[in-house]
Amino acid sequence: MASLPTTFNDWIDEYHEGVRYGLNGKVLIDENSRHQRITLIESKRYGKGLLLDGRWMTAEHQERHYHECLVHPALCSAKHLNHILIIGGGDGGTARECLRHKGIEHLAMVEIDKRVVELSQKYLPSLGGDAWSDPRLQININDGITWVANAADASYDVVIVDGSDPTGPAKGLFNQAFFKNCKRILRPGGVFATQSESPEAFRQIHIETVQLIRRIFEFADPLYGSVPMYPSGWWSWTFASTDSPRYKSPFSQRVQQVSNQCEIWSPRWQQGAFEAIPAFIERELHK
Ligand code: SPD
Repeated sequence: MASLPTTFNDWIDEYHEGVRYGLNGKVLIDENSRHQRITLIESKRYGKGLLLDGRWMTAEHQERHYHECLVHPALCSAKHLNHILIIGGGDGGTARECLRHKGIEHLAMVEIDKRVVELSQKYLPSLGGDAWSDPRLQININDGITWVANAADASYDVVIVDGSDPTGPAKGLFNQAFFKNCKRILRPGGVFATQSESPEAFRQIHIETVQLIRRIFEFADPLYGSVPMYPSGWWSWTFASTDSPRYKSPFSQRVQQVSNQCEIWSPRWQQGAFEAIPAFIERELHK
């Protein structure tokens, strides 16, 4: 991010490979935490928003495009929902969508940056909503990579990775050792989910991430949708499991609990989104 706008009419942009992705608005907070630069903005179009190290993370009136698609394919299809793990997700949006599932007993969120949680609670309260006071949520300010490395075998029914792009603190969320640990800590019938970048703006990272997850898990598939504020607006999430591609078959009872309140996700949307694999990505994945 180049400059710091102070009036409501300035542009706040993420710069990525010669393209900028911006919102008209003003900067509310811009500080450096122990881990990264944290910027809170207020935009005309999408309300308040969050950038980490100059990259768009979320905004009040667009976050559902991202969080619903990351959470519900996994939560609607895992065999059990007793113990759920979120790596990252400090803005609270992923936790909020998870906790709409009544079957969850315990949800552990492991966020490396305490300031992301504090500033999100203060400036983006609708993201976490009731999740912040839900007794099922346990917030751990810790390194997610270390957390999965130390977790016991078969200890979670769902593992969700809601991290940033693979630079800075999120770099280690895209490698073999991390994915292997995520598989190891999943219970039988469990589902793994991660944001897997843009097939356009982060094409090579996206392809390599899906290929790597496919080498580790017996079943893995990318899902494609749009998050208009992210680079290219075209985004992906990848789901994986060990017993079957169960993430493609949501349980109808769980769907009924959440689908009426969703803006984007539905079983029908999901079915199409798994099929909407771009031809060039499909060719790469089959090489
Ligand atoms: N390029 C942005 C990728 C960000 C993915 N995580 C966003 C955090 C929202 N909870």
